[in-house]
Amino acid sequence: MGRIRRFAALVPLSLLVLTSSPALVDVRAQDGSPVASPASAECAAPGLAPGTPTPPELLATPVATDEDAFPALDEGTAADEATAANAIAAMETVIGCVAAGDFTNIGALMTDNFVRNFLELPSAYDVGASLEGAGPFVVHRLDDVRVHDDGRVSVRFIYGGFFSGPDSYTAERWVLADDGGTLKIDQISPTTFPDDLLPGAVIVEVTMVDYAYLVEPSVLPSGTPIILRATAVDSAAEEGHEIVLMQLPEGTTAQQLIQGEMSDEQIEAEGTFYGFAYAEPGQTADIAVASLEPGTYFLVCYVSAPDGTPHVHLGMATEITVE
Ligand SMILES: [Cu+2]
Repeated sequence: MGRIRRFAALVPLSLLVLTSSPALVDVRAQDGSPVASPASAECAAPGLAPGTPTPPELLATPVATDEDAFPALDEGTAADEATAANAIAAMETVIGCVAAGDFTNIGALMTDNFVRNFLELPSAYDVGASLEGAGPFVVHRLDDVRVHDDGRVSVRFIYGGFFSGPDSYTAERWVLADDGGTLKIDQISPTTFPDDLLPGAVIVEVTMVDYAYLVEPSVLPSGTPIILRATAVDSAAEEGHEIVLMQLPEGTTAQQLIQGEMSDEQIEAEGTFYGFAYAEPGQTADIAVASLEPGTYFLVCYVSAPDGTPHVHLGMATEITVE
């Protein structure tokens, strides 16, 4: 399996997250569909026993991860009412902690497997710092609880906010495992949007190879919901890929990003960040935005190759035109 750099890869991008984006128009109120509610700010986590975060000089050393920690998720079966209620309650605790900005105790809501192999952090005491800069989740869907062959349960979670803009949509299954009587996050797996989430959306197929994007169509209408459906093609290198959707000052080209002609600091200062999705080889992940204004947008991959080079510098940046 490719290395999972999901949150870690986002840390340098956290400053791009907007609390409000003028370019995004919320169409939900117009089409009469329910408006998503911001999560309530309560963190009922059990709390971590006293402990110490890993010193920064040791954090710089990559964690030895189990390459087989996250097998493909089976479809599972619909959970009974009590199981579903427990799973939703566990998710609401996580959502509440993020809303409250209480990142310290979120580590208590994750399994060791998730902390080490997904977040690639040495311990639960390091989770807080890795989530610094995350905003509250905007919950679009928290439903469809399923029980999997290995006994774990998963919840479909479609959200905005967190590391993305509030009007963006990310679709995932959050897998929970019983750990000493508490349901904890054990895996996150991308999923696709239900058809009724954004009626009339234009679906853009994004194929991610080592190391390029193929985008179809690459010219999109403005003022329309857009779903970016990104598939990471199986490859010999078995590296995962992501799409980070952003806008940069007029005149910027994908070639400039690939050549490293804009520094990370410059991108953070001048970019507008709309959302992201990560997929392991063979997986498909969706992100969506309610609407975009005319202009040039970019898809960029910041996942690191085995030698540490970010994929963007190997060719993974491309332009999308909205007109
Ligand atoms: Cu990539």
